[in-house]
Amino acid sequence: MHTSSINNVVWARALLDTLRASGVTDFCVAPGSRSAPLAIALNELAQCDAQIAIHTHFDERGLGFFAMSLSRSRGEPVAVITTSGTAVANLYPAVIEAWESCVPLVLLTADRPDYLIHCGANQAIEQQHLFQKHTMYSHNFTLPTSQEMLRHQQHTVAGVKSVFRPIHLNCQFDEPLYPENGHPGATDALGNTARADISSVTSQDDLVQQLKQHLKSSQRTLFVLGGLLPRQAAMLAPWLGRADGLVFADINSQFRFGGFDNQLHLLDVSLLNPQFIAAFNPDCIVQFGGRLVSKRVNQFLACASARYWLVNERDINLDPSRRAYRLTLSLADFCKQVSPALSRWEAKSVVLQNHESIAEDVRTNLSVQWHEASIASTVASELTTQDALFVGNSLAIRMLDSWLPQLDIQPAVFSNRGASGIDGLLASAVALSHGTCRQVVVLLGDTSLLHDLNSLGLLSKARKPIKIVVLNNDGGRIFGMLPAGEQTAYESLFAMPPGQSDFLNVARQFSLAYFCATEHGSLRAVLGTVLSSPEHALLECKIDGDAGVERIKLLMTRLQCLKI
Ligand SMILES: Cc1ncc(C[n+]2csc(CCOP(=O)(O)OP(=O)(O)O)c2C)c(N)n1
Repeated sequence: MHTSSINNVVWARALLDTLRASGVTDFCVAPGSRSAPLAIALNELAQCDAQIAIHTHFDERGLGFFAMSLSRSRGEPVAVITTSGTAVANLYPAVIEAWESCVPLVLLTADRPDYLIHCGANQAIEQQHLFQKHTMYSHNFTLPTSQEMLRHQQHTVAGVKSVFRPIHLNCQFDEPLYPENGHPGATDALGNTARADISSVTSQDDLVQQLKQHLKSSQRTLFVLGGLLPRQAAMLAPWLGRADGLVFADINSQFRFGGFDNQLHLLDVSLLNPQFIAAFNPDCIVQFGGRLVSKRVNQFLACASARYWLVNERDINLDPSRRAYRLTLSLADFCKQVSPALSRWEAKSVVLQNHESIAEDVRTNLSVQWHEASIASTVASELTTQDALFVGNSLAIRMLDSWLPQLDIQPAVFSNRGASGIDGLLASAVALSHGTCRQVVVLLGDTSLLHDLNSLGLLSKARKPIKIVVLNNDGGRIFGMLPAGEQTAYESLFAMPPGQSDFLNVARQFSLAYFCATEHGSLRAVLGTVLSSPEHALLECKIDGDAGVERIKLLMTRLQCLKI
């Protein structure tokens, strides 16, 4: 948890002021949440300094080259701001060019705090010294906790005047990332930087024995299914079928669509409802696989009083709360060694009934509303078990994970959640068709599609048709779900770029069949044709800017107050 007296924006502002005083006037910015403190501080700085120029672009690779060429033509360092994860790595080609050509660049890359690295936290990668061989120096600014650190920061940044090649300033920020909202933020709820890793002091055999005992004695077991490959899911299915308790399946678990009778498909949004929470009190949580998409479920797991077990085939930590007892063993061994629990969750039917009341309300609303959640659900409901679904990051994956009702199909589901980039999604989807020989339906946002437009050139490598469903809401509207939506710089620095995409012409250029839907009637009318056609196709679902996100927020408020 961020205990700093120096808040993020003050710290970011100090950094930018020093850069400005060192002669930097041009800032190239790509959108992101972790980098919000830098973007917000920059916007404030630009309000009172006419010399500051802000150049925005959603593709960090192009943005890096833009900055490099601007710096070369001016003979002055230009700064680049990106969010964390693969956004940073996308700067690499431009950094190499700048290094080889002796062009100064100041790379300001936002990062998560150290304690969120190597524990399965979203969009968290090893960023420090990423460009080591191609920078004059790199510095990692950890969370600012003292005035002394601020002075050190200013001293380090002032050196920019004399650079003639790229430098890298990696800037860690903790939540809350936005000023004036006072919300606790995911990491605060999860956070305890100093928590010991319980599993490291107990042998694996002992842990298996303890879990067996615990499963026997517990009354209310919740099984959480995280990211699992189809082969892992197939191995686990018979075991889970015999286990009692309740099940929550993440969108990447291969169990999210159909699954089990005792499954809480809408757990994420059910956790908005106080009545639901009051009756939902597992005393044992067993999770298989990790990297849950839902922040709310992650927070619930971090704070629940139940003992929490995490079974994973690889010895990597996928529990950002560092609370779980971690068992590293193959799922085949697990199923052999541990018998399924026959827990007696007496009030289980109450929880399931509460969940059904919420599900019914959700189904009714989604059938008449037009937004990212309802479109994602409608598209998903028309898939077959033979299809593969590739889900893009941003709203596509979050909406499916939160809102998809129970269905009788189970397509294979894949996504890039290792680092949750919005880059390379189309290329990944085409390779999925090549690798699985399935038709692949790709559901993604318009900025994500623009990010990887070149990969339409890969379509010939697909073995079965690729159906691209793009949620065109004029840019990254996920930020409208976050406090970024309340910032003055929201449209210009976060949700950009409105109106940039003409997907009809994109489809023409790459010889794709093009379809368009603007409401449920037109979506239903074309969806069957799109999904059954033997050709590649692009289906554009047009959503009016933030209107969709506003409706989703209203639906969430409604569920908060729903009497169940
Ligand atoms: C390579 C990369 N750059 C930046 C980000 C930060 N980021 C996460 S979601 C998002 C917006 C995506 O917009 P869009 O694809 O239109 O989807 P929407 O938010 O509208 O669902 C951005 C920029 C990222 N995850 N990966």
